[in-house]
Amino acid sequence: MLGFGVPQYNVSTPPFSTLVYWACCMFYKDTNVLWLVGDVMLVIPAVDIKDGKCVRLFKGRKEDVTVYYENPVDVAKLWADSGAKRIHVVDLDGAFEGLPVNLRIIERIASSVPVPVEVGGGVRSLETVRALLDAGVSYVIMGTVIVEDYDTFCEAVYSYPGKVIAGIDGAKGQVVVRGWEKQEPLKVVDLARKVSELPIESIIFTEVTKDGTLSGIERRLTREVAEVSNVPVIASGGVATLEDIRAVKALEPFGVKGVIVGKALYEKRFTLEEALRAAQDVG
Ligand code: AMZ
Repeated sequence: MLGFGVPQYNVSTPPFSTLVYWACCMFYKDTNVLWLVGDVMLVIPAVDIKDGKCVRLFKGRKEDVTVYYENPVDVAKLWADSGAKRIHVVDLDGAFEGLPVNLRIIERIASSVPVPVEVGGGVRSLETVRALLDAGVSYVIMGTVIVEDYDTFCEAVYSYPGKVIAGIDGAKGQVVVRGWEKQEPLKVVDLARKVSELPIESIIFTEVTKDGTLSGIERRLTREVAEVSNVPVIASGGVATLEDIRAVKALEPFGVKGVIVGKALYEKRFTLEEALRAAQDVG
């Protein structure tokens, strides 16, 4: 359990390279330097894998599954061809079982698309982080382990500065772990504040009660998470319309740098090209 009475990873002597990276992150966020030079908010299509297929779950429930494509590699290529600058891959079997299950497919995705791929689901050890990076993945998302084994999380972050993303999943403000099946007595904002002291690439905040429901994003909590964090935040869960993309865009000044889109794309509520355009709109 995070916090009380548990020995924490010694963060008093991070390596120099980590400090430099850290300083860059602060600069990036506090000055919005990349945005000022024209970088636009990331719209990141999600490819969730279950039993080897590309699926969407309703609120993350494994029994509530819709298969959209038989081959996740083809879908990832489709999103990259449509202009995605990053692809979000979740090994759902891995999230439920506690270790990656679809590693071969992930490897094929990473080698088939010309854009960075971020992968989560069942990443609970340093060995798994290394295996995913060796497989060509650009960023590794860690969720459950942050709460259950903070030392291992810190070890991964300091071993691969800028490569680890903190996946913070919450149900109405409370952290959930283990495939979203276990609720923790821990607030999303408190966890975000804590991990953002580390040289992580970003925080992905997912409101799980909205995921797969097409009911719109959780603006208030996303903003709160961004406000307490020193790293960029990626919003996830519930995107249904281009208005949602614009709503996330409006949170850019608080440090929200991207949004993950799943069901809305698979249900063809809008195209990825339209979403990318909406993410560039100003005002
Ligand atoms: O849909 C689910 N039930 C689900 C899901 N999409 N459970 C976990 N995940 C994702 C998280 C995060 O990206 O949003 O898996 C990653 C965390 O996995 P883990 O095994 O580190 O908690």
